[in-house]
Amino acid sequence: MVQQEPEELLEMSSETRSILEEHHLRPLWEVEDDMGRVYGDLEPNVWKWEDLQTAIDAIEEDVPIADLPPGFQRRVAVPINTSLGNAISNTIYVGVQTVSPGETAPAHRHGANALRFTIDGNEEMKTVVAGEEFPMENNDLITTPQWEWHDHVNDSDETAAWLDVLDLPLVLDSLNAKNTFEYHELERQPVTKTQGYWDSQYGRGRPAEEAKRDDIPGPFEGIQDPTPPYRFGWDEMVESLEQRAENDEPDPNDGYSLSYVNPASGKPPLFPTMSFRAQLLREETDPHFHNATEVYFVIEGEGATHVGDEALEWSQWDLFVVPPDQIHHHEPDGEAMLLGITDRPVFEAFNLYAEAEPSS
Ligand code: 1HN
Repeated sequence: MVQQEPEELLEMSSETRSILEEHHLRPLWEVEDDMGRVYGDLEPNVWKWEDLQTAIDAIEEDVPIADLPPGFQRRVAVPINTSLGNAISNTIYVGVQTVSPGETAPAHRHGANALRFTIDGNEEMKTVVAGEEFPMENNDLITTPQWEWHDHVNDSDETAAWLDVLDLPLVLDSLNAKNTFEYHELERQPVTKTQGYWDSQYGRGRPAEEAKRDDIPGPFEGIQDPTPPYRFGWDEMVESLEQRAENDEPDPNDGYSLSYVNPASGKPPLFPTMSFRAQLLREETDPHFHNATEVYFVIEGEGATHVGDEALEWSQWDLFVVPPDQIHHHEPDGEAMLLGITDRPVFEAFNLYAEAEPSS
């Protein structure tokens, strides 16, 4: 639909207007101007790691997790799009979280899907998900599927930092699903599984009887292949990317690119609401545009992503967002690796996804 500026109000007689008002009604030709205006148009913003680091250091110094008010109880610097008030996009939320040595980010669960991508981690920094301790080593990607208990425990002597990605604006703003959050009675949930348990049941083998996950409140009954708690180790992922580069042609828009699979289905998307790609770029990509939003995290290297007539310059650990419908392409300076995050699965689920090349 073509966006139009609201025109001058069509004259209705004041009697007609007051009849409508009295009955909590509005005429469509006035209502339609208010549709599609809850969110402003996303801006192609970039956050430099240097600035993110300054911010996470400052809040770490200032605010112990234990002093945070009731709520999510996480110490996070949250990139805010200049067109929005609470997130980098109207579907995807990202944040940079720290946990200091000895600290715990307390256990809770919620209806939003989440994942961690480790920026500065180590073996003794653990995110505990659904009873298992997952070590957070650099560039590991670890899922926290909706409804699973999770807490983060730093038993090391170094501050750990990572990227959080959640479908929070979709859940809390668009769907307004507010009663989907619960604290655990304990600060740390009991560790009930041995390390490697979730991988052992989904990575290579599957229990003969369908795994029942009836300890969680979400409507999993009948839902196909809910994403399990899972750690994608970076060593294996980078090996897969290198194999791809060695053997296959690059995707014109994404370079050598692999989507993280939902281990339960063996296919992307990782979550019903968000898909994730590891991308190895060796050359400039072709421009295209689509109505899904993309958020990128720079795993390694430097370069620029051209969005419309803006160039977003990036280097390691920067974050940036490519708004819907804007023509964009990547221009790495040498070799670079990106984590690509998209809300495309939501568009696809509703038969709304569209993608095209610019007409030259
Ligand atoms: C959450 O659960 C975490 O578990 C981080 O680390 C950020 C932002 C909003 C809602 C829940 C976490 C979050 C969050």
